[in-house]
Amino acid sequence: MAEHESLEFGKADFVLLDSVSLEEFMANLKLRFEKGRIYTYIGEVVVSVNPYRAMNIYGRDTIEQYKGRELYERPPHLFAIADAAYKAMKRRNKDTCIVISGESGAGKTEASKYIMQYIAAITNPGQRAEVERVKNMLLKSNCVLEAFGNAKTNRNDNSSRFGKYMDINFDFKGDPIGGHINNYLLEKSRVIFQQEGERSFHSFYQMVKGGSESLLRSLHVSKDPTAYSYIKVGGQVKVGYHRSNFLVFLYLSPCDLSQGNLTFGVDGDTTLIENSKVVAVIGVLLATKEENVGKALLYRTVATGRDVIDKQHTTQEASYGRDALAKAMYERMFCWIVGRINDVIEVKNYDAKVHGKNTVIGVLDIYGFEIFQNNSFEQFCINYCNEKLQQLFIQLVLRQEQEEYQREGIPWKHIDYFNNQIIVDLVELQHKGIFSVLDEACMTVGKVTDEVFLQGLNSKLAKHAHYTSRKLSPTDKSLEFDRDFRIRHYAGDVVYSVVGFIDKNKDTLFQDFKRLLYNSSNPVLKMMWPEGKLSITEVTKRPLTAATLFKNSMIALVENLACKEPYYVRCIKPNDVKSPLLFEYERCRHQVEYLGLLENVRVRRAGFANRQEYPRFLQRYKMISEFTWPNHDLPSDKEAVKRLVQGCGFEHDVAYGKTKVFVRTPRTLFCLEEQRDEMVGRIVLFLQKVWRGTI
Ligand code: AD9
Ligand code: MG
Repeated sequence: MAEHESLEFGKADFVLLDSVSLEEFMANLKLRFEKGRIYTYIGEVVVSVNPYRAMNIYGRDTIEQYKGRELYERPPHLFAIADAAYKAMKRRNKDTCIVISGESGAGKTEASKYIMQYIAAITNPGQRAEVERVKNMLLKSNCVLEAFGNAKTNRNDNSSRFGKYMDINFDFKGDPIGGHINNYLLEKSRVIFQQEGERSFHSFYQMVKGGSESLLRSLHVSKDPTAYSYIKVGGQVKVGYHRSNFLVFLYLSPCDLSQGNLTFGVDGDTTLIENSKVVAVIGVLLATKEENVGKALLYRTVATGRDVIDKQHTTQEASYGRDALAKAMYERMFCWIVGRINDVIEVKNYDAKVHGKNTVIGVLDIYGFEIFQNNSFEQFCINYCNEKLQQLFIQLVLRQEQEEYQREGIPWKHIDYFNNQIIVDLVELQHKGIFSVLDEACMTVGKVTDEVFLQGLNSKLAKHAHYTSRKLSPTDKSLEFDRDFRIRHYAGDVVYSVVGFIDKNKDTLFQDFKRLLYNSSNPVLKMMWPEGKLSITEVTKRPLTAATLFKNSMIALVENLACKEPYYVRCIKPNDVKSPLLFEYERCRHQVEYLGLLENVRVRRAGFANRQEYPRFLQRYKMISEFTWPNHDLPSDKEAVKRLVQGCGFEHDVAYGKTKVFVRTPRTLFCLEEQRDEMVGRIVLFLQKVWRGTI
C-alpha cells in the first residue's frame, strides 16, 4: 500500500494479505526479513523483526521522510508510529503511549531508543535552549540506566534487567518540556549471582575495567574483575558490551564488590569474619566505623519482650545478611539514580492556564518474556508482567477498534480471540492466585519453607488448566525435580523452581543494616535509608512483600497505559544465535502465534482495513475523479469523497463515518493507489510537455 514499496518486498501491511492464514503471514514476514524490510504493519501496529545488524534506516534523511506523514504514505517504520503518536498528541491534545513488547532479545530497547531519537529530532524547531536541555537529558539518561540496569544474559548481551516507563511531557507547541521515568523491579539477585554464561550489571565491569588507576585506588577497587566473587559467578567477565559507556559510578558499587569477598568462619561458638581487611574497606566506603560494620554483619538486635539483645548470627545467617545488604544497596542506588534523573528532567514552571494543556507520550520498554534453564521468582515476575501487557493489548486493540466504529457511527461485529485473562488471574487473583498463596506461605508462623509454598499451590490450583507440578503430574518429563511447578503462559510453558521464592518474596534486610547505613556520615547514604532511624522496638509494621509490591506496580502501570491512546510495536526475535541471516521459521511462527498477530489481522480486516479523514483522503485521490480534480464544488469534503467513490465503483466496500471514510478491503485501496499512480504519471507527463512548450 505504501507508495514506495513494491510487491517484491512482500506486503507492507498484513491486512493486505490475500487470505489470512498462518502460512501466508509467515511467508510475508520471512520474505520481508530476507529483503531487509524489518518492519511491517498490521493497521497501526508495527511488527518488527530484529535484524541483528546495523541498518541504514535511522538517519536524518529518513527522519525527514517520515515527519508529519501518514502511516501508509511511506514504508513501514518505527518513525511512522512515533509520528502517529506525536500527531495524535499534538493535533487532538491526547495523551498517547507507545508500548513495545516481545521476548528477551527481540529488539524492544533498541526500538525505544529510535523512537526517542525520532521525537527529539522532529521537535523544537525554534531551538529553544531549555527544550534542547530537556531533550538531551532524556536521551542521555538511557545510557546511564543501561549501565546500571542491563546485563549480559544467555538471551541477550544487553538485556534490560528492569522495567522502564518514560513519560515525555510536551507544551502546547508540541515541544518536550520534561519527563518522568518509572522503573520496575530491578533483578537485584544478579548482584550476587549469575547463571552460567551470564554477567552481573554492566556497571561493575565498566568500573573495574574503565576506571582510572587513581580512581580505583581511592575506591579500593582492583582492576581485575576475577578478584571479585560476586561478579565472576557466571564465568563471563569480559567487557564485550558498551565499553565506552563508562560514565558514572557510585561508591556503593565498589562496596558491593568488596562485600562479595567477605567470608565467615567459626571459632567455637563464635561466628567470625575471616577477612577483616575487607570490613575496613567497607567502613571507609560507607563512611561509617569499621566496628559498626563488623557488628551489623555478625549480630542482629532482637526485641524479646521489653529487653533488647544482640543475637549472634550463624555463618549461614551472616552470609545471608551480607548478600541481602549487597542486593539492597545496589537496588537503592539504582532507584536513587532514577530519582536524580527525574529531578533534572521533571517539568518545571509550567502553568497550564498560560500554556494550555501539558500532554504526554509514554514509552514503555520492559523486560521481555523469558525462559531460562533455571527459572526463579524473577522470571515469574517478568513473565507475569508480559501476561499483563498481552492482556492490555487484547483489550485495547479491540477496544480502540470498537470505540472508533462507535464514535464514527459504524456498526461493528465481534471477533473471537484468545484471552489470557485466565493466566493473569492465576497469578494475581486475591486469595486464590499464586502471589496470594506465596504471601500466605510467607506469613506462616514457624519455619517457612519453599516446600510449604509449593504445597499451598498444589492444594489450591490442582485443577487449574494452566498450572501443574511434579506432584500433580509425576510422569511429566519436563518436571524433573520435586521442587518444580509449571505455568502454561500465553507465550509458552515455563517450568519454575520454587527454591528461593520465599526468601525473595520476603526480601528481608535486617534492621541492623538499615541503621548502619542511616548512621553513615555520608548524607546521600543516610537519605537513602530513612527507615534506619527506627529502633528495633519501633519497627512493628511488616513491609509489603516483593510480589505484592510488583503486582501493585503492574496494576498501576496498566491503568496508566489504558487511559492513553496506545500505539504498539510487536518485536520478534528471528533466531537464538544473533544471526542477521537466519529466519528460524518455527521460532518465529511460535511468536506470531502467541503474540496474537493473526487475530490482530483478522480484527483489523473484519472491520475496515483502512480509515482516513475526509480531507486527507480527498487530497490523496482527488486526481482520479473528474468530480474532484483539481477542485470540487460539493458542499463538503465528505460529499466529495462519496462522489469520488461512487465514480470508481467502490461504493459497496466503503462506509462513511462522521469524520472518516472507512475502506473495508485492502484491494480497494490497492486499486485507488494504482489509479492514483497512473494519474500522477499522466499529470507529470502533461506538465513536462507544457514546460517544454510541446503543448
Ligand atoms: V530484553 O527483554 O531487554 O532482554 P530487548 O530489549 O527486546 O531484550 P534489545 O533491544 O536489547 O532487545 O536488542 C537485542 C540486540 O539486538 C541489540 O543489542 C542489537 O544488537 C540487536 N538489535 C535489536 N534491534 C536492532 C535494530 N533495529 N537494528 C540493529 C538491533 N540491531
Ligand atoms: Mg531491553
